[in-house]
Amino acid sequence: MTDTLQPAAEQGQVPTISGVEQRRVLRTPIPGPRSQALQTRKTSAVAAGVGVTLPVYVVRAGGGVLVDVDGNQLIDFGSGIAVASVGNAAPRVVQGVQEQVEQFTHTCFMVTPYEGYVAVCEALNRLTPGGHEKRSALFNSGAEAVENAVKIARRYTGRDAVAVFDHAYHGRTNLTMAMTAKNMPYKDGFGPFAGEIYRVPMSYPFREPAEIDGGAAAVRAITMLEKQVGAGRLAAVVIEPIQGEGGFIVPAPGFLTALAEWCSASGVLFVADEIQSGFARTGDMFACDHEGVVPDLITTAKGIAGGLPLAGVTGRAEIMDSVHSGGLGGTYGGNPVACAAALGAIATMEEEDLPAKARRIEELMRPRLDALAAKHPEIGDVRGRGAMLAIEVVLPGTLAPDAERTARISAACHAAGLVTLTCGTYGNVLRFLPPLVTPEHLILEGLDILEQAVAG
Ligand code: PLZ
Repeated sequence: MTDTLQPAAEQGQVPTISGVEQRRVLRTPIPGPRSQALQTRKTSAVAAGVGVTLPVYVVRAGGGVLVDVDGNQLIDFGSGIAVASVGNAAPRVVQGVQEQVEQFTHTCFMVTPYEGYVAVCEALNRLTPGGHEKRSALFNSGAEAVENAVKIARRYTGRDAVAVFDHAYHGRTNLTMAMTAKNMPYKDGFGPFAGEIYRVPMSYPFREPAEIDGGAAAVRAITMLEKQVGAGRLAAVVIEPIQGEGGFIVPAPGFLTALAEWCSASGVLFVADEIQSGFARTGDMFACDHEGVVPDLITTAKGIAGGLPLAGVTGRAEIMDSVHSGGLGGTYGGNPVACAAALGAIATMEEEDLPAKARRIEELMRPRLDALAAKHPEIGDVRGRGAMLAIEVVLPGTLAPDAERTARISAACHAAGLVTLTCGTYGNVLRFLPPLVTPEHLILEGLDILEQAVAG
């Protein structure tokens, strides 16, 4: 097969970002022969439980493009699940990491500390919603951040119970599996799960009558908590302000504010899990900012460090400081290299105004997705915010999820060199999470591919 050159490339207008020309190139079928050979090795060497969405093996990535072992260049609408928001191998991230890795790689912050950790906490305290005094603590993964937010909430309130929502995703550790809603693939056979986790209904506008607006959905959840758990037993309500793995569900306006107000009146901590929605992704620095919701605690990860493993819990100083010295930590939490990466990523977000880039991506994508939905009744809903957008695929004219068609559309995108991800409790949501630095011509080209995939 010869190179598939796209119009922008033919005009010679293609920028290079992080050493990668920003164009799609298909030299082989996807996956190509080298990727297939590696996938065979993977099957013999890697545990079967570690699944792969699209077995193209990556050798390089930058901007909005992934380059594979066969020389194909794919447009990236996944960002490694909302991580590479600043782009892969982003210049400030690379520079920070290179400098740090030459100086020292690890001391353990709990043993002999270093400035980078403190600087990341200062940035988190400054950037997260609310002008109150804050403290932060750093960890390795999103799940670990959620676990620690629960520990802190329990310690501060002296209460045990934790409320989560239908369709929630909070991780794969034992406590966070209990908090995650979906059984397959996350929980099946992995129990028993941690106790004192209570699940209540989410606001899911597409799947419920219009009279269940944000306020009514909040009353429904709050009533359940009051009657079935008891406000006085609740340490925290943990919620993704826009749900990620559960289907990019944006609650109806007013839902989050009503919950947060009830929490504050009931001595319950309102914990926003912004691991997927945070760090410029939704067009604000955090999704909570959109409705002016100020959480007591917020968990962050993914986009925070341009691809290096880092996560944080940030919250009101009196809550965070209620934990005894030594009560929070871990060998690697806030590793100096990951902190250097985070400082580079945060500088990129602020200096290049990536929230504005996310809003621009929505401006480009949403009208095209709306038009696609108007033409194809199997697209039941278009939703999301900023560069966190999705379509929900159903049997035309019904709410019945069509996971099979969703998988077919996604596979057609993959074959054409566009990396797409699915999500949702019913597996019928196609989500779009391009790096925020993706050049506009690639966003448009990705949409062309999606349109063809839906039509086919
Ligand atoms: N909270 C809101 O989105 C991670 C999971 C991918 P970790 N989402 C991607 C998979 O299948 O494992 C996530 C999230 C929200 C918590 C987490 C957990 O973050 O860094 O994967 O532990």
